[in-house]
Amino acid sequence: MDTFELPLTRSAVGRRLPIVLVSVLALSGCEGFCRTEPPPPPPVPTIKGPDGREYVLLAKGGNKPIFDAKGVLDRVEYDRNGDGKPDQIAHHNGKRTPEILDNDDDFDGAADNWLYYNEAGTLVKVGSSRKGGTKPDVWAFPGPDGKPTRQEYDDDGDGQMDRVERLKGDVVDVIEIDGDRNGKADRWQRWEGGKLQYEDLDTNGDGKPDWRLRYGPKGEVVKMEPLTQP
Ligand SMILES: [Ca+2]
Ligand SMILES: [Ca+2]
Ligand SMILES: [Ca+2]
Ligand SMILES: [Ca+2]
Repeated sequence: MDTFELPLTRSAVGRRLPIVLVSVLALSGCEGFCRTEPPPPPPVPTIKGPDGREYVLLAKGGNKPIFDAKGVLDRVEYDRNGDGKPDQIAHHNGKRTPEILDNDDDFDGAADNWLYYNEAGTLVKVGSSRKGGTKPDVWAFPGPDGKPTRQEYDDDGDGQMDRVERLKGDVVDVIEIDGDRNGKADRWQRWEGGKLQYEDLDTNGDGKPDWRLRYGPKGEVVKMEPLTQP
């Protein structure tokens, strides 16, 4: 199923920030056990805003910081291919490190992927558009080995996630669906070996499952049983 093989696209520049931060942390953790002095960590490029704060830049070179009326850094626009048009936008939203990177990797003027970082500069999720649109409609959450452990989908394109796949290895373990689009899951599917085993349903809208559908080997419902709440 191709939907399970979303590549964790990251641009080289987008990868640089966490690598730089990690290398700075790694080198500062030597604490006398190193025989020779480690080389000084590469300086993280920063800029000082009108508000007096230092903001981390993703890369040296062409960038255009944009501050709001209070002098707080809103975003930095980067021109990676030097054609005079921005092709990467780092949304700082007043934070020292960027929260979201919009990457236009094919330089056609529209973002192709969206990288989300936490305050430590670690990549949290990668958004992309399945139809090549201007907004993400699928988000992959990388695990420790870089493979996705969770994927969120916006299937109706309203900008709100309505389906979650939780993965074990390369296969889907659980799918949660918000069928009535009220922001809460109401269907929970348990998959094994690529086959739907059972599906729990919340039919009265209290957020808890109350019926379980069991499926046979051909995907047919073989049993419907009530789930009693303790
Ligand atoms: Ca450019
Ligand atoms: Ca593009
Ligand atoms: Ca949606
Ligand atoms: Ca719901």
